Amino acid sequence: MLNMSVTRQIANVAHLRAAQFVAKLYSVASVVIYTTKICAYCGRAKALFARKGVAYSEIDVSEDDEKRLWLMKTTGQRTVPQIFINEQSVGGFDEVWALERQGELDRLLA
Ligand SMILES: N[C@@H](CCC(=O)N[C@@H](CS)C(=O)NCC(=O)O)C(=O)O
Repeated sequence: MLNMSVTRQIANVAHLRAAQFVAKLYSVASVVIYTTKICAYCGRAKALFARKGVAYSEIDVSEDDEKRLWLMKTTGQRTVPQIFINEQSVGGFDEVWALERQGELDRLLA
């Protein structure tokens, strides 16, 4: 039988896997943005992907301490947004914006 910590770990990564699964069906990159409700940088990140016409999944961790803890452990960052492309952590808005300016974001999304 699975113990609770393994069960929780599976639940925490399930949305990343689900997003990747659906993205593969449509041959696009999966983009998952972890946000909180009051967060200017989250708005900027979402606007960037929307402007580029890139679909993303948003996971609001405002009221989910466990998921937030998992996010901190996984990314090593305590701020939101945290953005994953194809299940890889790519950082927050500043990092994604830097990738965009360098022309690297489109390569990751291809
Ligand atoms: N450099 C980060 C800044 C993100 C940031 O400051 N986010 C705020 C919310 S909008 C936050 O998480 N603050 C909580 C904290 O600093 O602990 C980025 O570009 O994503």
